[in-house]
Amino acid sequence: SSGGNDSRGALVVLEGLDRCGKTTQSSSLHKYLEGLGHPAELWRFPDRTTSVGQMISSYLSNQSQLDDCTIHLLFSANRWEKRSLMESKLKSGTTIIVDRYSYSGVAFSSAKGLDFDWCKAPENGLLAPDVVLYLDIPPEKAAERGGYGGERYEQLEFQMKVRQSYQALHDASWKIIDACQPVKDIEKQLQEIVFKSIETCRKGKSLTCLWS
Ligand code: FDM
Repeated sequence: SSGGNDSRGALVVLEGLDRCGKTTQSSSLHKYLEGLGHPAELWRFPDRTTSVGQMISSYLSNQSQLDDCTIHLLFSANRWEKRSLMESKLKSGTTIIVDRYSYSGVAFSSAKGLDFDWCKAPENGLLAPDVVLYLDIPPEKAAERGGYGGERYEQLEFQMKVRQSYQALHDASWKIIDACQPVKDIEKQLQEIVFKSIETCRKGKSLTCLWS
């Protein structure tokens, strides 16, 4: 479908621990959709290009300090500042592949010890994904993959807590994919899931908000 006025695009989110393969798979999905001639964009959060995003980037690279609540709200604000653009793109028929979203926001902050429901609250009203592709990897395996890059959260102990937090966020829109499979196998599975999700949206599935 070329996505006319009457059909919307799908909101597809990829989630998982650092080094689970999200970024590789996101861009591969994007290429797949382009190959099909389906209008698609590749997004990521944090979006480090905005002024809020620059504050986040500086925090992540340990160039600035912020308390846990403040950085949590900045991550959320970084999604809110893109919300209306996201909605108009989807409504005009473009599918958006997003590398991390509100689930990262809640999983990472609650892994620090912040209250789970407090972490969810500022995400309330953002667009709900049509499908969440969770690339599941044991934290030990992720750590073996060429090591972490040295950003603030890239430590084994912390990633273990993040994985537990993610487990409390699963809902019906989640697909859990074994991220230890060969890259090509994962690609195939994701393509199949996303293709179906786009079809469902095209046939009139309505756009909803978190946390539905
Ligand atoms: N992260 C990402 C959060 O803590 N909260 C959020 O809302 C988002 C979107 O930021 F460690 C964390 C997850 C990760 C770090 O992400 C940077 P990328 O994908 O490596 O840029």
